Amino acid sequence: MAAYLVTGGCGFIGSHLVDALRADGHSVRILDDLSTGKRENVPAVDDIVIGDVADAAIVKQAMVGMDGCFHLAAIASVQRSNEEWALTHRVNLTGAVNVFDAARTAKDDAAVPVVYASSAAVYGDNPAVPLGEDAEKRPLTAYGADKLGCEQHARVAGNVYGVPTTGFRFFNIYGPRQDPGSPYSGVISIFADRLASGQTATLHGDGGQRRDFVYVGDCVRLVMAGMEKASTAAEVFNVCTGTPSSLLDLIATLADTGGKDLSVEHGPARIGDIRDSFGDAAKTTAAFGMTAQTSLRDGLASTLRSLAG
Ligand code: NAD
Ligand code: UD2
Repeated sequence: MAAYLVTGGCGFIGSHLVDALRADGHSVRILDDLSTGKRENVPAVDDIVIGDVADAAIVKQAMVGMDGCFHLAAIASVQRSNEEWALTHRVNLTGAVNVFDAARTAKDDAAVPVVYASSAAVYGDNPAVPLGEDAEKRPLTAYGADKLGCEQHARVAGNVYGVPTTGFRFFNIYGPRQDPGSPYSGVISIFADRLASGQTATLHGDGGQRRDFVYVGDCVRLVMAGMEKASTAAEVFNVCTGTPSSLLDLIATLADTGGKDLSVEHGPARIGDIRDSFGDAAKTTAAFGMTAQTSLRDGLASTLRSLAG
């Protein structure tokens, strides 16, 4: 059993990871500034450092004595990354460098492994779907550029400082506890919330756009497996199903699993909306013997159940 630091552990994905680590008998310390995360997402955890990953001293202190770190803290709103470029850069890239730096000497003055969240946003508008890890990276946003930066600094962590890492490019993750509160929240969190509350959802564009929707439980299983695989080669893996779903598929499956139709109004396509985004799961499957495999139907059923209380 190990002791892990989970940055962003009060957030959507982080809180599921914390639950799974604890269920496996590990002890967990969380570093989170509670900006989008919630204390009530992790009611059973008492070792929580409330602080900013952009503050190197706090990160260093939180990492002392840990056997490894799962780094998920970030400003996950792409829109905010473009509006507050320098501020999100401090959190999303400097924060990651702080984590790698603190990992250099975390335990008995030796390096400990770091597993960190990157994003499919590094591929930007690359149309070469399914996107394999070697596909050209052409991020379109500050958020995507900083996630690519995290991957580059993970290489530095390995090459220069001997810190083992694994990076994961998450595609569209969904599931219980995802916040539907902003127009830029994940589409499934918004549509599931509207279905449960009987409100109308807005479909932007013709609904033919496709995404690789990944259930949060599958994401967490891979992230946990990433700790064993961490190496100074700084490998990066897609977290994807490899099976795209269109928004029209999503609306139909939601109606099926929810037992009622989602009321939908049509709105204009979002500017810059990517038509098709889905990953190639081959590298992840070869390395981990699994990829994200929960069907959209099962994942939506579990998401809707959580909304029903
Ligand atoms: P989230 O907003 O629920 O979680 C982020 C957590 O980080 C929150 O608990 C927040 O309070 C914390 N945080 C933010 N700024 C911080 C700071 N300066 N210091 C300390 N803590 C801070 O989002 P999420 O969807 O759970 O995202 C988790 C990770 O996965 C992020 O790195 C995100 O970029 C990445 N990711 C998510 C998706 C997705 O589909 N949800 C896709 C690609 C990548
Ligand atoms: C995802 C990520 C984003 C970035 C991007 C990189 C989320 C929430 N967003 O954006 O952070 O990494 O990938 O490519 O994970 N839509 C509607 N109605 C709504 C909301 C959305 O029709 O109320 C559409 C939207 O126009 C898009 C699709 O649903 O075509 C998915 O939208 P999203 O915001 O969930 O995710 P995405 O892939 O645009």
